[in-house]
Amino acid sequence: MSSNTPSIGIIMGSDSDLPTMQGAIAICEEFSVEYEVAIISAHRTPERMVDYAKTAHQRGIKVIIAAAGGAAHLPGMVASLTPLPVIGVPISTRHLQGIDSLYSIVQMPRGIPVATVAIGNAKNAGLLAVQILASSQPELLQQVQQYRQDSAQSVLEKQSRIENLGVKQYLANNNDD
Ligand code: RP5
Repeated sequence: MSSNTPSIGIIMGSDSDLPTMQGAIAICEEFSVEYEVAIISAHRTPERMVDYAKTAHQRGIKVIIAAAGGAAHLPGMVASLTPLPVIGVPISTRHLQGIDSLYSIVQMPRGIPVATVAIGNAKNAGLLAVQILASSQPELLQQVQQYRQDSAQSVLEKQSRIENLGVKQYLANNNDD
């Protein structure tokens, strides 16, 4: 398998999900993990969905991130057809604010799990996918540990800015950004 074979498959029901899914794409880029992006609708292109889910592991994909909104059947149906781990991203919706998507994705029956992240939180889906890969890739694991350290450091820096500036000035500066 060449090094640029995608390890993470990022699929979504519509191109209208793409702006949300940029969060997962950005994480793959940040960790230099190869990924592929595909629009696959459980309802509009069901046969394509079946084909993708059945063959992803044969093409070298290790984790699938599947996003959908409303009657969000894509993640669960893909999970039922693949031996790979599937991470579901509920897309926020106009009428029900993504509660419909969340419930559709998270309430899977015993035996067919989908690891569901918060509504719209594609960044966490990307991170979870990277962490799954990292469990068998020491270099990637080190990158994940560095990411955690950087994230803790950024909180500490914010705290020290609050202490130096005071809360009111801190808020005023943030509002200027
Ligand atoms: C779902 O229907 C998609 O995942 C999308 O979130 C939602 C709306 O799709 P469009 O009507 O914007 O194509 O299948």
